[in-house]
Amino acid sequence: MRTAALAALLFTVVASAAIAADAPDNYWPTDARTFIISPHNGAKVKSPVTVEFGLKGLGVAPAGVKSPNTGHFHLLIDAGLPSDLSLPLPATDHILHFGKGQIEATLDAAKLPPGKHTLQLVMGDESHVPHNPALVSKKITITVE
Ligand SMILES: [Cu+2]
Repeated sequence: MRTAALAALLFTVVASAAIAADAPDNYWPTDARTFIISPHNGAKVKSPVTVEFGLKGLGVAPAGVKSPNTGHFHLLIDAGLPSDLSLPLPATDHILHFGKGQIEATLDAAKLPPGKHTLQLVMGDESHVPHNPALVSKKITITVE
C-alpha cells in the first residue's frame, strides 16, 4: 500500500516535469521576428559566406547578460531544432553561438564546405535557452560553389 502510494507520487512528479518541459512558456515577445537578411533562399554563393542576421521586436545582448526582451543569435547549419527547447542549446559544428552579440558571421569552407546547406537562426536567452515556442527564422537552403 505504502509502495503504491509512493509510486503514484513519483509518477505525478515525473508527469508534471514532463508537462513543464512541453508547455509553452511564451518567453519571446509575440511580435518578435528573426530572419536571414542574406544570403537569400536558393542563393549560389562562394566561400567564405557572410550570413547577415535580422531581428525585429527584440534586442541583441551578449550571453550572460540578463536584460528583458533581448537574446543572442544561434545559427543552425544542416540541423533541426533540439527536441527539448527548455534546455540550453549545445555548441557544435552545426549549432553556432554568437554570444558576443554578433549580428553576422563569415563562414569559411571548414564550417560551410562546397555543396548544399540549410541555414536557420534560433534566438537564445542569456543562458542559450531557446524556449518553447522557439523564435526561429525561416530555414533557407544555399549552395556553396
Ligand atoms: Cu548561445
